[in-house]
Amino acid sequence: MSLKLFYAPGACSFVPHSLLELAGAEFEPALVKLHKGEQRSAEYLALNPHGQVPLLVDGGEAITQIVAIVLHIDARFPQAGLLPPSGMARTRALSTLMWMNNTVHPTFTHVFMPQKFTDDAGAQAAIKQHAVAVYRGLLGELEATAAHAGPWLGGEHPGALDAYALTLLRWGGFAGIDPETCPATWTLAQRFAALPAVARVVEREKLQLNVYKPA
Ligand SMILES: N[C@@H](CCC(=O)N[C@@H](CS)C(=O)NCC(=O)O)C(=O)O
Repeated sequence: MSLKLFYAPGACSFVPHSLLELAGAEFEPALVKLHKGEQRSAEYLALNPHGQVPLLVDGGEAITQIVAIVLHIDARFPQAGLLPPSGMARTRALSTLMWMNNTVHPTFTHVFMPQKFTDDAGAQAAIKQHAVAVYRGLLGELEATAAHAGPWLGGEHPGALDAYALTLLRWGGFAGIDPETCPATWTLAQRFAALPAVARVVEREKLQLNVYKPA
């Protein structure tokens, strides 16, 4: 069955993008230019009415939402160990994955796209400023998790949690958060990015890992 991943450079689609490469999957990467609004084209909305990346099309079936896509890839390629296979380790990994997706990620959306939450310019600035502080605290929680994990966030194999951690920490740089203030997560992100499979994604997406610029 053919696999096609719609992704945008540096977006949350980095998570399934990395997993497909780690699993050694044959897939077609399809670039969506978010800054040009391609996610709102009629053609794209016909596949994903939410108008967002990532979108995975597996044998003609469109799958949206990172958690669903991660679970789908994990089920397709169980030998890759992208999530712990069973037991409490899997439960804990899913708990962290969902926290990343439903708490940390949307907090960053308030930083990056405050216009999604109000059309009042002054209120947007206030939302952004507050969200940066909240995001800093959430990266602190992630750091505590990374400091006690090993060798990867999900245990023995690199996988979904590491890909999301890299993405969230990298985004922190755009919010003025120095990744080096989260040393365990930063070390993990760099180790993950250096894996040959992930390095292919970094190359395809033309990503700079540390985007933090001191004020
Ligand atoms: N809940 C969605 C969130 C996806 C999401 O936030 N995608 C962002 C990129 S990180 C996007 O496509 N933004 C463009 C837009 O909303 O116009 C998921 O888990 O897949």
